Formats: sequence, structure tokens, C-alpha cells
Amino acid sequence: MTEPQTYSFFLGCVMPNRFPNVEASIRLVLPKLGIELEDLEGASCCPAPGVIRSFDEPTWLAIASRNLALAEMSGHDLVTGCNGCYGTFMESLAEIRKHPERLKEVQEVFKGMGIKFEGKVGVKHIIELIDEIGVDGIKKKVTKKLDGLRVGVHYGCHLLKPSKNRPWKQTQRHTFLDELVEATGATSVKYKDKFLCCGAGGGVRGSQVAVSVDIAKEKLDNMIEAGVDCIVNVCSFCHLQFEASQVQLNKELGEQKYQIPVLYFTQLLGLAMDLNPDELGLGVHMINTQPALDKILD
Ligand code: 9S8
Ligand code: 9S8
Ligand code: COM
Repeated sequence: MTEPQTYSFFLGCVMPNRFPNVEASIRLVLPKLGIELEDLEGASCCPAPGVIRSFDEPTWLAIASRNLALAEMSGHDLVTGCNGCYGTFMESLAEIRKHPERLKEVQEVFKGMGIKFEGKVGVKHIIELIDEIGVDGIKKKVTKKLDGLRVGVHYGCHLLKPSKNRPWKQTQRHTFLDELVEATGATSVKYKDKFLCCGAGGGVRGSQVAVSVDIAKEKLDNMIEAGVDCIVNVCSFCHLQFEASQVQLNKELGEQKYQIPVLYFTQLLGLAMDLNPDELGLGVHMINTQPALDKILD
């Protein structure tokens, strides 16, 4: 048995406020994979890359660095389950490592605040840790194969882009998440424009909700056409977008056309580890997850 790895868990805004059920599934599943999570006390918004960085880059860098510094001072690398937060931390670290004067700039902001920061902390996405365990390692944890479940996999933009600053080095035609989904016994279904944005990021959902829902609709229609039983994602904001857009679209249509359950990856993996669906938070989704559960639970 290898020693458990401990990470500082950065939640971001959306997960603790809107999806404590997703957070619960992460806190339940990761320790069973040998990954311990320590709360990052005093953390703030990352801040959101597509929003705050667009308005005021130096403020974005200083706030991001403060969160990174909290992890650095705790002695653990930071892990997050949100693509947007991951993007902010990957890019702010790259910026201060490439330009030492930017590190000095944030250290200046921190003067008198008792914050020590050298930019040495590491940053991971939860799915990156799971990917490091690998398909064979995950298969060993699967005690209840999700045979017959057809999954529409959504990677999300900030997980993969900019590819030069991501471990996977590609923007399109990825397979790692599909392989991890298939390690549970489920099938990752091919659908049109899989690498399209969910429509939420970059402040689009916040400022232009109709445009944002329209983009989500395009992806949802493509997934319906491909016959998926559920969506699997790894981003708090994509998760919000796929759930809330379906509610909105049904309201506009006056019929319940959009009913695709939206699962975060650790919820899917937890089901394959035979964990209790309620403890995985599957009972409190905006879009009922029961039809997907009925396919896999006897
Ligand atoms: S924090 Fe504040 S708004 Fe958010 S969830 Fe993810 S991106 Fe970072
Ligand atoms: S896709 Fe495009 S920008 Fe992003 S990562 Fe999460 S939200 Fe959905
Ligand atoms: C999306 C984050 S995950 S942001 O809206 O682009 O900042």
C-alpha cells in the first residue's frame, strides 16, 4: 500500500454554493483512491479566468496568487474540481514563473499580510489525479460495472486549453476522460462537436444567458441524437450549465424534452465502486438522475 497523497482542496465558488452534492461525491471517492483532501482555509474565488482576468489582469493575478500561497504555506499541492479554477491557477503560475517581475509585483501586494509566496506550489485537477492512477488502477476499484450506460463525455475548455500549458498537450481529439469513463464499464458515446464549449464560460452565461443556453442546446441536441443516458463532466460551471439550461429550455418549450441526467465524474465512479447513490448526491440534481440509475442498478 502506498502512502496516501494529501492535497489542499480548492473548491471555488460554484461547487460549495450550488453543488454540495458534487463536493460530497469528491470527498467520498478520492480517499478511497488514496488521495486525502485538506480544506484550504481562507480561500476566495480563484478568480474566474474568463471573467475577472478579462477586466483586470493584475487583480486576477494577485488574488490567484493569494490562493496559491495559502496552499503553498500549507505544504501541499493544490487540487481543484473546476476547470475554470484549474485554468486560473495553471495560467497564473505560468505567468509568474515565466516573468519573475510579476512574482515581485504580487509579493508587493502581499506586504504586511503575512503571506509567503514563491510560486513553487503544484496545481492539479481532480481528473488529472485520477488519470495518473490510470485506467487499470481505476478498473481495480470497480466492483459494480456500469454495463449498458451510454455516456456523453464533456471535457470543457479550460481543462484542455491552452494546450501548451496543460499536461495533455492537445486541444481536441482527447481520449483520457473517455477511457476513464469506460473503465467503469460504461460506454462513451461519440457525438457531434464534442469539444465545443458548453456555452457558460468567459462570462457568457453571466451576461448573455440566451446565447449561452443556445450553445448548450446545440450540445444537448447532439447528445440526444447520439442516444446518451447521461452527461459526464469534470467542471462545476459546465455542470451548472448543463443542468440549468435543460430546466430553462423545458420551461421555454412548455414540455420536458430535455431530461439528460448530468453527473460529475466522481459520481459516476462512485456508482461503479458500489457506493450509495444518495451519499454521492445523486438524489438532489436539477435534472432527475433516476432514469440513468435505473439502467445500472438492479
Ligand atoms: S471560483 Fe469564483 S467563480 Fe469559480 S467555480 Fe471555478 S471558477 Fe474559480
Ligand atoms: S466549457 Fe467552454 S469555457 Fe468552460 S470549462 Fe467549465 S464552463 Fe463549460
Ligand atoms: C468557466 C470559467 S469554467 S470562466 O467563466 O471562463 O471564467
